[in-house]
Amino acid sequence: MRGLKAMLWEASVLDPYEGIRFHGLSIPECQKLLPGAPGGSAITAESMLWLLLTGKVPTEAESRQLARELAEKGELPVYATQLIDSLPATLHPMTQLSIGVAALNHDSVFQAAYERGMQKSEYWAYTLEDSLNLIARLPALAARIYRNVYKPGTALPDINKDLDLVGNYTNLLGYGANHDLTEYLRLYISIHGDHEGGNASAHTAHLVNSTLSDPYISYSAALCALAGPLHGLANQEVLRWQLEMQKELGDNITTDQIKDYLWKTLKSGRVVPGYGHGVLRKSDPRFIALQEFCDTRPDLLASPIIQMVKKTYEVAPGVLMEHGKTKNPYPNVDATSGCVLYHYGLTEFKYYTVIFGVSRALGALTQLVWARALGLPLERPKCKNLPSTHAHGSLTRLHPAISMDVLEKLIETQS
Ligand code: CMX
Repeated sequence: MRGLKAMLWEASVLDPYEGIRFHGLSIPECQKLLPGAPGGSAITAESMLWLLLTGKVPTEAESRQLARELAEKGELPVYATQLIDSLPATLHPMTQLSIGVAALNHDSVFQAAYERGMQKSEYWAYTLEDSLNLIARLPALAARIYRNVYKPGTALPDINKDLDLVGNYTNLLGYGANHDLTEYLRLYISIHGDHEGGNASAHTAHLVNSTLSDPYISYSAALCALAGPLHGLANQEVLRWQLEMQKELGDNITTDQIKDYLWKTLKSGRVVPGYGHGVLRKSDPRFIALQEFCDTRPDLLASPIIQMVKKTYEVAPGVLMEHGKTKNPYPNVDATSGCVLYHYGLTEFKYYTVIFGVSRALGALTQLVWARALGLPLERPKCKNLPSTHAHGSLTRLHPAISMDVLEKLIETQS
C-alpha cells in the first residue's frame, strides 16, 4: 500500500521533504508556541498531548492543569506492580512494557461501558478516559521495569503531583536531579509523540482499536510492532553500532575511517541504523531538533559519542547514495536519540525503545479518540489473489528450494 493514501490521521501529517507537522505546526513552531515546564524551555508532553487532542495550543495554565490531572492518576494499581515484579529481569523491557500495558485493561472504562451497552456516539469519551489513564500510568510502569531490570532493590519514589509527566518519569527512573536529561526527554518525548499513522506501531494501535478492543490492549499490540529493529528498536541498534565503531577505531576517529566502517556494515548485508525512512526524503527535523539541543550544551558537544554522530552525519548520506539502495540516505530521529541518553549516563540501551513507547502513546492514543469520535469503521483491507500459475512462478523464484511437485499438490488441494 506504499504511496496509496488510505488512512485518515487527524493529529499529524508527514511531508517527505518538510517532515512532521502536528495540526499544521512544524517542530520549530511547536518549540516556539507550546509551553514548557516551570524552569525549563523544552515542550512538555502535556502541551503536545493537548495540541494533538484538541488542535489548539494550550496556555501554560491549561498545560499545567493537564499535568496535574495526569500526576493524580499516575500510580500503578497493586495487581500491575505485582505482575511486573514477577517477570524475569532477562525478559526484554519492551516485552515487559507490552505485558504491563495489556494488563492495565483490567481497569478499562471503555470495556466496562461496552458491556453495559453504550451507544456508538459515546465510544470516543470512554476511549479518551482510558487513553488519559494509560498515559498517566506509563511513567510509573516504564520506570518500574527499568528499576527491576537494571537497579534491582532500589526504592521507587511516589509520583510528585507538582511535576509534569516527564519530570516524574526521570524522577522515577532515578535521574530527577539531572535537569538537562529531563529537558532532553521532554523534547524527545513530545516531538516523537506522533508521526502520522502509517508507521507500524501507530497503525497497529489504529487497526486493533478499530475492532473496538480497548485502548490498553490496542496500545499493547502497538508496542510489539515498535519493538522491531526496523522501527523503534533502531535507537538501541544505533548506539550498539556506534559503540562497536568506537571500540574498533577509538575516540579520535576520522570521517574517512567512518566511511570505511559504513561500507563494512553495508557489505556485510546489514542496514546502517538510524538512516533511511519509509516516507521522509530529507534529514528528519526531529534529528535536527535533537542536534540543536546538543549544540547548546558544551558537555554534549565535547562528548565522543555525540561527536561520532555528527561525523557520521557528514559522510553517511554520501555513502548510502553511492550504495544506491535506500530511497532516503538521510538520518532519522534514531541516529542521535539513544546516543544523548548514553552521554547522560542512561547507558542501558535495551531500555531505549521503552522511552519511545512512552512517547508514541501520545499520538497513537490520540488517534483512537479521533477515530471513535469520527465513527471510523473496522479496518479490513481487501486482498487480491494471484492467478495460481503466477503464484507458482513467484513462489519458486522466492524459494528455489520449493519443488514444483510439492507446489502443484498444494495448489491442487487448495482448489
Ligand atoms: N542502510 C542500508 N540499506 C538501507 C537502509 C539503510 N539505512 N535503508 C534502506 N535500505 C535498503 C532497504 O533495506 C531496501 O533494501 P532491499 O531492497 O534489499 O530490501 C532498500 O534500501 C529500499 O528501502 P527503502 O524503500 O528506502 O526503505 P524502507 O521503507 O523499505 O525501510 C527503513 C525504511 C527505516 C526500515 C529503512 O530505511 C531501514 O532499515 N533503516 C535502518 C533502520 C532504522 O533506522 N529504522 C528506524 C526508522 C525510524 C522509525 O521507524 O522509528
